[in-house]
Amino acid sequence: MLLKISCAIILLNILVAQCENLDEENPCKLQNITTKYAVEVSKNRMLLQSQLEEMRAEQTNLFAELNSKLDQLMVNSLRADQYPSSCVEVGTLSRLSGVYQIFLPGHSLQPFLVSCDGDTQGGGWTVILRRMDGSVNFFRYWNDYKEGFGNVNGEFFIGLDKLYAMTKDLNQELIIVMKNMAGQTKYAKYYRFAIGGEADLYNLRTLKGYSGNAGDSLISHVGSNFSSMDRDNDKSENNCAELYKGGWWYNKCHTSNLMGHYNESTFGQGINWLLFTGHKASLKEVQMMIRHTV
Ligand SMILES: [Ca+2]
Repeated sequence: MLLKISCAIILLNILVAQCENLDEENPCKLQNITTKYAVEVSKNRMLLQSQLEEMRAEQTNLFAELNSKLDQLMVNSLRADQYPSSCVEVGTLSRLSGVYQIFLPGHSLQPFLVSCDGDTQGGGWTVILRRMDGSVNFFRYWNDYKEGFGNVNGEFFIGLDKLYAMTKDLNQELIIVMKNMAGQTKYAKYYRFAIGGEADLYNLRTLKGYSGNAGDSLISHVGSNFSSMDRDNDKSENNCAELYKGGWWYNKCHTSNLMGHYNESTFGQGINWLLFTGHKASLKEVQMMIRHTV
């Protein structure tokens, strides 16, 4: 019996000792696990916070972009309501020739001035080029032809970017009204006219359906790129724009040169329309005009 009790006490002591050992180890293990877990949680929290901040920043940017686009849409729709988009619209309002502001939503954010002709063949024409007194120099660089130059009340060129914007989506007819030095007036009209954009060197993309009494001195230029004194995009081994003192859809080189020198009789350098003036006489006046048709 005593032996049994002694054995039980010894066993109990061993168990207690083991338990004491365990009690000593467990808090350490638990502390280690807790610390490790806390570090992981902290890391994850920081990661989540960083991701959340990124998402917030992205959301803020998206909202700003959206607001800006909405503002622009509002401005565009207000402007589209406020301004006509062509001289045809101007014509339906007033039917008078004159200078008006038009707004092309696909072109720029600002309206711009155009000269409208309400008198020629039913009116509604937007003047894209006018020569009348030699007051504006047309022997200019590419960027001037791109942007346009001159005075809409006098001599000017509307600019290739605007011309492209006006002809790329809408059907446009073209009329060229000319007066020679003797005061005789003739015209050439085309029921379709369009040019390419700058990437296509503003090539004379479409020109169809000639009618008129001046003869067709433009058809030979179809498919030609636009050239200026500093940009030789023609098919000649020479620089046609340099030779003939203007900008045009030169081929090899020209049967018309409406942006040539005013009152110039040197071969090919004047404002020529071959079938009306030949190459050695300049027109006194000329207007190129386009009109939106269905
Ligand atoms: Ca050339």
